[in-house]
This record gives sequence, structure tokens and C-alpha cells, in this order.
Amino acid sequence: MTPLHEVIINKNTKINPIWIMRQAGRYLPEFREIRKLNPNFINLCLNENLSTEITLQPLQRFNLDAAIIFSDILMLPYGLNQKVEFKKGFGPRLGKVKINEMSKLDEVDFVQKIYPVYKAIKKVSTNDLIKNQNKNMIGFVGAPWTLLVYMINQQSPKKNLKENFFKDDFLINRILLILEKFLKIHIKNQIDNGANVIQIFDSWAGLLEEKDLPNYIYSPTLNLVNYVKTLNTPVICFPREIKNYKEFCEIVNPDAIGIDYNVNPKKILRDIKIPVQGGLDPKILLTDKETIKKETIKYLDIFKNHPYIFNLGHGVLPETDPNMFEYMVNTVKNY
Ligand code: 1CP
Repeated sequence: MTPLHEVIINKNTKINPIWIMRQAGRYLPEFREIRKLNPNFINLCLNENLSTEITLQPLQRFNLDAAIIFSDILMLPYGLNQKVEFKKGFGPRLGKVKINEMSKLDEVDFVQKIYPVYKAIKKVSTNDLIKNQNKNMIGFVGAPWTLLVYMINQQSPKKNLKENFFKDDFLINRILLILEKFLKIHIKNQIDNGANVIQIFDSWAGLLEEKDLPNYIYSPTLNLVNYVKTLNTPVICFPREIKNYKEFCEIVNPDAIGIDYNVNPKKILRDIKIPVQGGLDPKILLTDKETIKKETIKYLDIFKNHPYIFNLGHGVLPETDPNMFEYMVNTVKNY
């Protein structure tokens, strides 16, 4: 059995597999070299050879247990024909949602538009580094709420969410229905091409107050989680900075829960029964070896009798030194 399945399905507490969010990307010089020659990020994601190469880069360097496909959560609105661009130093910039056109889009057009993503998953999952070494191939999507945020806000909500974000509920509900349909298609195609774990990134779950969680997070995510379960593939949810992890797990009940670095891991251990992933603050990797070792072992100790996949509490930072990354991986492997 693959390492992530061993923990998630068999609830094995003797091993701690490790993979890292955003492991394929910005902190690696070999990624930056490719990126420099490919200024259009979407086209890079749609280049099946390069996206395969980038996905495998961290596995060539480090003793990781899983590959995560080099793609982006915003490939979904792109596939729905919303304009999506990545601007240097600014982040994503999206066009306005044209809801009537989007409502008419069919599955074939969507799949055709982002087809290279699936071809890359096939290439990675059949590559010797993954297949012969019994590693996991992680497919992923953005959660409906987080995608809605980008689609309506048209840029990262890091600075601010549009004042009138919730004004048009009719539009919001139509977008959520479209997302439900196409997220399922996107997940199914990733699994059909070799993804054997799905992670749902809800990076902006923390923007919502508790009273809004049922409508925008619990209900649409539960629907998606139940769908992934019918495909016999484990699903990990990462509702970053959500106000209530316990309630989220009780209602949505994913196969494993990714935790962010602001939540107290001891409280998680007390409150949550399902397998846990992640938690370590990515900023720890900017310190020194002693601190990295201490903090890494802290998480491993807390979860030593609980099924636990090692990861960070958010993506690895671009300024991270790959040697420090390696030191963390080896600390987990030698534990
Ligand atoms: O070189 C560059 O400028 C591109 C940087 C980059 C990279 C390497 C972006 C732009 N996306 C990615 C890859 C990516 N994105 C992966 C690849 C696999 C991996 O190594 O993990 C994954 C899983 C994502 C997921 C993603 N994209 C999320 C969820 C995870 C998270 O970090 O919260 C989000 C929110 C995005 C949107 C996105 N993509 C890129 C940017 C700059 C942003 C916006 C971030 C923001 O709003 O702050």
C-alpha cells in the first residue's frame, strides 16, 4: 500500500509520510530557471512535459512520499473560460464572470481546455520515481468557497475582499452550482489519469465568520467529499484558518484533515479523530537547523499515537533554502 493510504485508510501510526504543500515551485532554483523561460504561468501549467518535469523536481532532490501535480486551483475558472492571468509581483488577476456563457459550457469544452493537466498526471503517475517506489500521486482542487472568492473578487483577497462581495446571492448560487459540476469532472479526470489522493484546498476558509460556514463551506465541501469517496480515493481537506476545525470534521468528515500553523496541534489531537496532516509554520524553515529539528519533532511527538502525515501549515515560502527543506525532510525520516 502507498504511504498516504497506509496512514489514511489503515490508520497506521508507525509511519509518518511526508510531502509539502507547494513543494513543486518557487523555492527551487531548477524551477526558477524553467519559469524564467516561460513567463506565462497558465501556459506553463498546460505544457505537459514541463509540468511533469516540475512535479518531479522535488522528488529528485528529497526523500518525499508523494508528488503533487504542478498546476493551480485557478485552472478551474480558466477551464470555465473566465480570463485568468498571473501578474509578476501582483498574483492572479481574473476577468469578470460571464455567467450566462459559463452556464452553457459543457464538459467536453472544459476538459479539452485543460487536457494537458491530465496528461501530465498520467506521465507523473507512471514515472519510475512514483510507480516503482510506491509513492502517492496527489491531485487537487480549490474548494468551492476559495474558488468563488477568486472568481468574484477577481484577485487575491489578501489585501481585501470586495465590499459588495455578497451582494448578488443569485450570482453566487449560480457560480456554486457550476463549480459543483465542474469540480467533480476535474477530480474524476485526475483520478482516472492516476491521482490516488485528492486534496481540497480551502485557503480562504478563514475569511468567513462561523455563521457563514454552513452555506459556503460545509454544504458545498461535503457534497464534493462524498463524491470523491464514491471514487474510492482518499480525500484530504485543508480549510485553512477555519474558525472551527472540530465542527468541520464532524460535518464534512473528510478522510484526513490538513491543519494550518495558527491552530494548536494539542487541541486538534484532543478534538479530532480522523487522520491529521501538517501544521508546522513555514517560517520555521527560514530559521536554523536546531529550531527546525525542535519544531519538526514537536509535531511528530504530539501526533505519535495518531495517524499523521507530515506537512507544513501552509505552502513552503519562496525564500526557503532547499538545504533547510532537506534538513526537515531528513528529520522526519530519521524520527
Ligand atoms: O512562479 C510563479 O510566479 C508562480 C507561483 C505559483 C506556483 C508555483 C502559483 C501562482 N501557483 C503555483 C503552483 C501551485 N498552486 C500548486 C502546485 C503544486 C505544489 O507544489 O503544491 C498548488 C497546489 C497550488 C495551489 C494554489 N494556488 C492555492 C492553494 C494553496 C495555497 O497556497 O493556499 C492558491 C490559493 C492558489 C492561487 C495562486 N496561484 C499562484 C498565486 C500567486 C496564487 C495566489 C495566492 C494568493 O492569493 O495569495
